[in-house]
Parts: sequence; structure tokens; C-alpha cells
Amino acid sequence: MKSRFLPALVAGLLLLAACGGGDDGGDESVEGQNVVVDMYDNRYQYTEIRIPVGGTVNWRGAGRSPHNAVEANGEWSTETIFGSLEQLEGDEAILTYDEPGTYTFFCTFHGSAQGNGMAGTLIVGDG
Ligand SMILES: [Cu+2]
Repeated sequence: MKSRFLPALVAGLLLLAACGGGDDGGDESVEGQNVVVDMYDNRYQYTEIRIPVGGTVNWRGAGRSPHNAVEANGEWSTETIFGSLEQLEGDEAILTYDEPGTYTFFCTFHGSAQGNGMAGTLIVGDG
């Protein structure tokens, strides 16, 4: 008899976990002085990143496909640090941000400068 209730319990817990983020489908935010952002297939670990002026972001390849992070207006790019737009698993590009601002970033392979697909927002300082 007990086992009949187990599936319902499990389903309930899964539902609870799924709703835990409280936002629209897995978007995650992070805040810190030195942040690591894994670039999965095909999304960023975090889509909202907050760092202080002078903070760093380690854009790290974490997928089977190549990824990168490029600012929508070309203000910065992982390419300038890594030397290529194709970062594979374990490849790191650590960028330091000295200019306050709110930047849209995207992967040139899987996102767009308009913020669609593999894209996110980086807020430096007060934005
Ligand atoms: Cu990508």
C-alpha cells in the first residue's frame, strides 16, 4: 500500500524543486568579485551576472560545442583574451571589467546581439 503513494510523493518533490527558482525556466543570477561562468551546450550557467568595478568573469568552456561571450556592441569579447571564438571544455577567458555598465552578451554560435538564444546580461558596478 505504501508504495502506491511513493510516485505521487516523488512527483510532488520534483514539482517543488522545479518551482524553487521562482523565475522563468532556469535563468540563474550570480553576484561576486570574481565569477566563473560555465558555457554549456547551449546556454550560460548564469544569464544575469553582477560584479563590482574591477571585478572579473572567468568565461569557461563547458560543452562539446565551441562557445564564446561577446558584448552586443563589441565593447568586449572573450576572443581578445583567449585568441579565438571557439572555447571548448576547460578553455578559460578571464576578463577584467573596469567600466561600469550594463552589457548584453551572447555566444556568436548560439545566440544573438538582441539577447536571444545563448545570451545574458552583465552588470558592472551600478550598471
Ligand atoms: Cu555557444
